[in-house]
Amino acid sequence: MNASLRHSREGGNPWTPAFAGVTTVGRNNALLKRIEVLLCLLALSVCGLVHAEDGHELWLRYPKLSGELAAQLERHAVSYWVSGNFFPTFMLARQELERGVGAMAGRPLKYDPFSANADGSIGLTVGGDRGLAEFGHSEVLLQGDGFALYAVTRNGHHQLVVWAKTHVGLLYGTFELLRQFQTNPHIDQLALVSNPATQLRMLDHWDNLDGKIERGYAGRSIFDWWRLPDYVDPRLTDYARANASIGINGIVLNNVNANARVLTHDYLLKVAAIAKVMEPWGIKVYLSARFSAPKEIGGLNTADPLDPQVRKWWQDKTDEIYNTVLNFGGFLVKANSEGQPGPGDYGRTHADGANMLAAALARHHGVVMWRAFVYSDVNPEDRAKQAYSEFKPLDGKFADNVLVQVKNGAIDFQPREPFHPLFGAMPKTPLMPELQITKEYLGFATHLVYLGKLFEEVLQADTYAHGAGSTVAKIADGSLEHHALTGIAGVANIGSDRDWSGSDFNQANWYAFGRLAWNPYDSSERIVREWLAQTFSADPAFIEQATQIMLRSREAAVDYMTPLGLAHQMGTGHHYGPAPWVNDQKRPEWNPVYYNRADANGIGFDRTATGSDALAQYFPQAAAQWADVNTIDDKYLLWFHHVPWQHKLKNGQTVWQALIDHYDHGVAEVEAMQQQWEGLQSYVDAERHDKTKRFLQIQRNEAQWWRDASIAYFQSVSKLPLPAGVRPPEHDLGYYQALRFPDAP
Ligand code: BDP
Repeated sequence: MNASLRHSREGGNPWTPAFAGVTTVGRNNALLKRIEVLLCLLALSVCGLVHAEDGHELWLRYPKLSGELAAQLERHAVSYWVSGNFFPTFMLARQELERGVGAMAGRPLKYDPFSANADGSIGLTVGGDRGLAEFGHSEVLLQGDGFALYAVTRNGHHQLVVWAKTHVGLLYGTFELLRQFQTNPHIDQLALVSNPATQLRMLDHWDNLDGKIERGYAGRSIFDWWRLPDYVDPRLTDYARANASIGINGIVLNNVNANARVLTHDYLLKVAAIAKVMEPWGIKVYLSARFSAPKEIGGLNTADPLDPQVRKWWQDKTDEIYNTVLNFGGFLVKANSEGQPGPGDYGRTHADGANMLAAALARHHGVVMWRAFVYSDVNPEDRAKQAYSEFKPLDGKFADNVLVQVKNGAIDFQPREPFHPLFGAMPKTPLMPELQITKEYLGFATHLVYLGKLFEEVLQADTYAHGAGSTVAKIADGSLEHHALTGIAGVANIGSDRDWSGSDFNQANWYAFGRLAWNPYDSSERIVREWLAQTFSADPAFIEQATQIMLRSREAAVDYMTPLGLAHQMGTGHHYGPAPWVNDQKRPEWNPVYYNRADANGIGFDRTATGSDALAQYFPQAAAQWADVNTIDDKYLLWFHHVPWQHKLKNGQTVWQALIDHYDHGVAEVEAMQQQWEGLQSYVDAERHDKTKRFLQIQRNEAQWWRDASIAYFQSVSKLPLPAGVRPPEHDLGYYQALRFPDAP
């Protein structure tokens, strides 16, 4: 058991794993020990050092079960047996099973090698092609780190079996069994086979070597480069465990705006120390590589990817990494984007750059994740079109071990964007969707916005690349274009805060990302229910209400921030709060006015044939649903069309009325969320209930600010009166324009 988790748990799992070497103490000794522990706890809580429920344990709290779930656990988790060998990952699966069942049952789970012939035992079994055949389930097909969970009858005895072909698969299956005990009242009918849909399920940390996190709202980096490798924070084990519990199997340690220093030998030793912690949990580490590293730390005078010396430098460097770092996975690269160096500096293409690194990694079976997030200040083309224009012609030119990482939308992680036109447009290249878990454009840490809804919308979006049903999910899992190399990335929201993510509800976004990376066809609602049951309470009344709060939260944010297809209306630089008026940035596409194009005549960005024609980058059937201003779904209207203020929507409202209506609705939704949360007090511990309540109040105030500032600005350009009954903004436009946030994270 890990020290920092133990410290945070109130009435946590008191059971030590059997194999960890328990010593038997005499009765008196035991009594004395207990008194000692109680006194210690008392002293700690008096000093305020016991963090009862501060969110640190995430969804891995394993509260004691009650009612039918508890009775079921009693019947089905009497003891366990194992079949496999004692590799570290296998031992972790055993440890998790003992820890989880021990805590939920309030008694230890016995390890009994002979219980394979007893009722109520759990079998952990790994390897072997026969698998479940001896239980009559020979048809089960496992892939990679997939697993099977079955309720079986063996020699007349009822048991549960977790079966996998790999140790990591067994660990995943064990975590799933523990989830099932908390959420499924019909364990006796368990028959579940689960295979990962994508190969690389990746968290991208935008963490800098000085401990600061770009777009991080949960404290400092959990990677303490300064004290590594001599001191390895035990929290890294908790972090690895949390990732493994949701199937995440890769982490990029450093910011895409990379510092070349991370590739120096001293830093590689630090990377190695992190990798060692991650390895038994099935997690590979990756690094963001700065393209100009051969110049900055290699003493060369060029980083031209076709220069033999440069190629040799990367080959040597890559070999050195693999000699130093256990379980290294490869490189993530941001090149020729927002001032980063890249192959374009030498007149070479993105494919030239990616392939050079791919060649260096090939002999180690490593991969390159090359980002398609590019746009340039000297390119007058609509920013939404630039990535497609640059990457589509390169389809078929990338080496086999390159994935092109594509943000979900063509601009930048907005509250809502149509899917990126590159999805479906590069059939010969594995594309890796990139989602943002940290809420850069969605109110930072304090707004409750469940991103599962956003992720699901993107994954279910139909590109029509091969007719109807060509969803982004099918591109992510490789099934549409028959790619074996597949992946999906999420920009992490994790930091040093006790709750890891800046708020209890932000943990749900990390969780949903992991679950959807494993299965991009999963439902965001199912995931929410599962998360709530583990994180707060399995009481159906609680889950019902809290699910509603979470499911409405994303649309609420779209409404109070950027309704009707507006985008990028956030404050300059920090992206916090409304600033639709900003027009003084040196690059046109850094100005919110570039996106809203509001003037006396109307509002919206014309991306049809009469405008930038970004529409033409989509497949005809996809484009057709957005081309007509009268039939387009309102939620994308101003993304694709510039319309007069008096333009009538399908519901009869003018755009001007509808805009205001959406802002009002967004604020009202947050108020409704506040009320619902208030009603859930009896289900949630005081600490977490109160924190969420306060955060919701911040969100309520900021939703109001978004509404008021946006209406004040758009009214200043439309010159239209507010519709009857609409409350005017609290302050005049000048007030909102004068607000400054020099210390925003
Ligand atoms: C934007 C962020 C910026 C990142 C960039 C990227 O504002 O900090 O560096 O994306 O993804 O969302 O490279």
